[in-house]
Amino acid sequence: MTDDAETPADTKLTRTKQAWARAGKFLTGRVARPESERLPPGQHLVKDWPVLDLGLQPEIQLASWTLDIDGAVEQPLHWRWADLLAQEQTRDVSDIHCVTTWSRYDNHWEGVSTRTLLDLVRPKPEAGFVVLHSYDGYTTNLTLEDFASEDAILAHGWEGKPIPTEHGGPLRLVLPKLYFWKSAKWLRRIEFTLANQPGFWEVRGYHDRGDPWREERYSDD
Ligand SMILES: Nc1nc2c(c(=O)[nH]1)N[C@H]1C(S)=C(S)[C@@H](COP(=O)(O)O)O[C@H]1N2
Ligand SMILES: [Mo]
Repeated sequence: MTDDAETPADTKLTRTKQAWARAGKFLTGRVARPESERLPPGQHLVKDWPVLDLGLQPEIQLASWTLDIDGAVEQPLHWRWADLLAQEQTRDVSDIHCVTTWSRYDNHWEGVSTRTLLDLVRPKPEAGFVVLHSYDGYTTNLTLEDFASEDAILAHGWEGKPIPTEHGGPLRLVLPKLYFWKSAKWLRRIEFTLANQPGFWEVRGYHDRGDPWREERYSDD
């Protein structure tokens, strides 16, 4: 499960979402965000929490779980579960915005802030990007700046409980300010890179950055 080429890309949902990217589906053409607005353009509110993935939900036992943090950093790390829990823990409440147009307010997350991680690994000056690798073969890319967002959390808890497997447990990223496809579930490796390396959805017609307030759903070409 470490080879990205094995990603089970050819599911019905994957094909549908690729077609949406080609067609520009859900774009409202609006750009501005009035201060009073909490729901980004083209989104609707849900109360439940939909599950979206490639149709493969890896079951990772905590005893065999590991997280590698490597690439262009001064101090690469190889964490087991106890190492993750030994770090300073952070809680945050944030909204989810999925590119398929649902949003969910007030999610209570617990985990390790990406800033805590950055202090430990110390990215090299030339590192500008991050690639997240997951146990299901999924990848997604971020700028180092977005990864370092104040409210970005390597999350293991949701609403006071472990994050359920279908939602990315044991550990997922939560990066509230970008569409949720950037929040990789089942994290296995965080790689710091010099160059931008588009991930699973980014090479399938989705936007490189994915800011919901700018409706950055799809790439322009
Ligand atoms: N590893 C992995 N992470 C992933 C995905 C995936 O398929 N695999 N899907 C992304 C997408 S498109 C979305 S909308 C969210 C969905 O998270 P949820 O299932 O907890 O709602 O996870 C993102 N992270
Ligand atoms: Mo998504």
